[in-house]
Amino acid sequence: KSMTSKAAQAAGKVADKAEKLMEPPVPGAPGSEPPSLEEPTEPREPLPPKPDQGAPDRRTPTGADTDVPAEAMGQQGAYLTTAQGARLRDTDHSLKAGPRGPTLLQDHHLREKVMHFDHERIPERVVHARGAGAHGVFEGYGAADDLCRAAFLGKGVETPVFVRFSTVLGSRGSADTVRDTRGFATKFYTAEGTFDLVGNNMPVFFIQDGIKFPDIVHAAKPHPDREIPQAQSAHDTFWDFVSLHTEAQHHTMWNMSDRGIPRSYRTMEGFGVHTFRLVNAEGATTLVKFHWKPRLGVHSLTWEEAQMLNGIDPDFHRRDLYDAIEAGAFPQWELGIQAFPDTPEQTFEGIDLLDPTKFVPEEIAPVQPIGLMTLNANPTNFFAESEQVAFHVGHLPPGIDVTDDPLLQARLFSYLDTQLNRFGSANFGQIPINRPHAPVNDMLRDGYMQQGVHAGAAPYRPNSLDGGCPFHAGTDTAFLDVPVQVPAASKVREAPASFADHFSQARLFWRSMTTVEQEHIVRAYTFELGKCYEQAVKERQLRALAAIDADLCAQVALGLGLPAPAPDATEVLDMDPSPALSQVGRSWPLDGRTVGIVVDADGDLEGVDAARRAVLAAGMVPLVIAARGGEVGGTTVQRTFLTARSVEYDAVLVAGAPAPAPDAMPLRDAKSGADSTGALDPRVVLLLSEAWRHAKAIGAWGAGREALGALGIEADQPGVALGDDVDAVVADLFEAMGLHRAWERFMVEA
Ligand code: HDE
Repeated sequence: KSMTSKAAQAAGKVADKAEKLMEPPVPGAPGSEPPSLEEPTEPREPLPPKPDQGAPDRRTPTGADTDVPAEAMGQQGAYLTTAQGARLRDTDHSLKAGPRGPTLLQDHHLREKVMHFDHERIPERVVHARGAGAHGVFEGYGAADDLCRAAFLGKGVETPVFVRFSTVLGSRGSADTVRDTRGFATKFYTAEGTFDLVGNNMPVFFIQDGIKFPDIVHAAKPHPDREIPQAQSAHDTFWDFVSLHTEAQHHTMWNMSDRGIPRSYRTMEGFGVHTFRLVNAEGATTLVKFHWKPRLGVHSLTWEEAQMLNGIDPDFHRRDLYDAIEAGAFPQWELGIQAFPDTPEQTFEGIDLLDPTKFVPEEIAPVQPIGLMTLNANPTNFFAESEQVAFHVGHLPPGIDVTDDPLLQARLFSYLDTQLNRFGSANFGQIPINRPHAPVNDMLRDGYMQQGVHAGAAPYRPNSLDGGCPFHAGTDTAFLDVPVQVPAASKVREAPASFADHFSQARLFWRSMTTVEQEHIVRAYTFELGKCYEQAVKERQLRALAAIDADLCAQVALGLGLPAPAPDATEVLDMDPSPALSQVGRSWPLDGRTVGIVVDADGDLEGVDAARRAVLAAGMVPLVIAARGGEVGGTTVQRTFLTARSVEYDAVLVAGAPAPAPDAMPLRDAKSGADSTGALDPRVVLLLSEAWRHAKAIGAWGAGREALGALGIEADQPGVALGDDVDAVVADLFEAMGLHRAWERFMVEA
């Protein structure tokens, strides 16, 4: 019966259409006038849409401009359906000729389900495959109004953003805390078009010209025969390349520093790397470098922590970002710019602004804050958002333009190209996470997986049939290419002479580090080169280090057991150090950090409650650790001695002296085989000794204090908070945590 009425409805629609087509033209409507050869100069009424044509779908990740019911977008409702919406009775058994018989080819549900599953993966990103994203909002300060006409930088203007952080080298399933550069890519959904700031957590890059990108990536990726090692640079091909291609030495130095192993995405700086060009309302231009400054400060892991985490919690950074946002500890960064006059030389204080292996120290060009970004929502679906987000350095709103940096120029080509490989379609921009929030009125049509149902008859210009639309916008609202003078020159495959300086800034970076940070750099080089097999590679890299700094070279050579080469004749500038590059010596907010609290039934459990509340009040996460799960004196246990490792905590509080469990395996002395179990549970000893070694804040009161005393941890030592009053201990602990590490402990060790 229903079929009959549907058929009748359809017939009715066809009749309606036919009637409309037979109507006489409305006076003034297109088609009612004699056709003109002239291009229309003002919008006219376009042809009315056909009854079955809708406007292009404008759903956005935030639901703006949506006319599609939310239910249509995801898995909703009580009953399972096919992809076509037919309800299903059974998805657990394929259709067979009898319960033990063969499966029937006609099982269209099985076919659809398995076909879709077979196609669930898209190619991972060739670089930056491993990452995690979050939604947020950017608020302009209005501080860049004189320099830039982009409306989203205006005072109080709020713009939705999506940020994806990533490692560079590893596959999608690789560990988070490897030594590597981190990507820091931000999509600003501005009212004037999307702006993608696709940056890194280091301000310089390995190469000066994009044509070398396949070389550096091939060298850094796993060896082609064994596909080893995963997600790291500690292997021959990487060091072979960077020791021969010395412009990579500066970036490599950043990788070997603590910046290569961030504590959290939330504690990374971000850099646009290239110099960009801002344009103001009058058309005047300024060269700028973009910076993201984390409110929580720059903070790194130790190398041992990073290595342990790769096994214990390979999702450490992803989890940290997700948990912090869920807990309401929204990470924030200020966007800042270093501004330089747009002179024909495009240099600042002798630094070539078009050379992406160079940065400009903040001491000579302060970073001026121009807005604040807050990440306040996790993705609903990892694949739909973090995986499918597609950045492109050419996504620029009016007011922001590119420069001739040869690395940036190559990127302008690469990012669209790579999306075609990932999505197999030029329509990737229509995926919800990639849709602009500005109205789109392009003339791009058709293609694989077209989502828009475009109305109109004339996706071309000039036209008269769509009333001449779309028109070119006026100079006041359109993106205008800056008419930069290009010097008369011959076509050459050459770099400017200034690009030949490969070592001065690596030396500047090394000399800006504190002793303890230098020690970490030495160990990192020694570790990585120690993983290489080829002697010639190690020796050549030592020669590069000798050009950077003789002392650095000597220390690494010592560790490798090789003679330190004498510096060669390469002329290297002694630039003033930049103390702003160091992580040591400043205090930062503690939001979203984790404090482990070791408890014991005989300890001060009231004190534990007070400590927990203080940690929560400080915007941090307290995790109670005990011998077994369940409760200890009414306090819920979140971690046991079996599941807890120090790397999860930024600080450890000890509120008791848990003795080894009666059923615990005795610890055997390696040499004598004797039972060497002490008074304290050996797993707590391990937890504390690791926390100590990683220079983390450690606090204790009451019985916990005695437990620490037995391990030689005393009140006068750096980063140690001991006392009788729990409030005072916690306050001291927080102060020590603000410094990120008890740095002196490293030096005591060294
Ligand atoms: Fe990328 N880069 N890149 N890159 N890059 C990609 O684009 C490329 C460079 C950066 O979270 C790819 O969508 C070339 C510098 C980030 O989705 C690809 C060159 C900087 C991300 C690509 C560079 C970056 C990418 C891989 C040299 C820091 C992750 C998948 C000319 C300023 C974005 C993709 C995300 C991703 C090419 C150099 C940052 C292949 C050819 C310099 C943060 O298009």
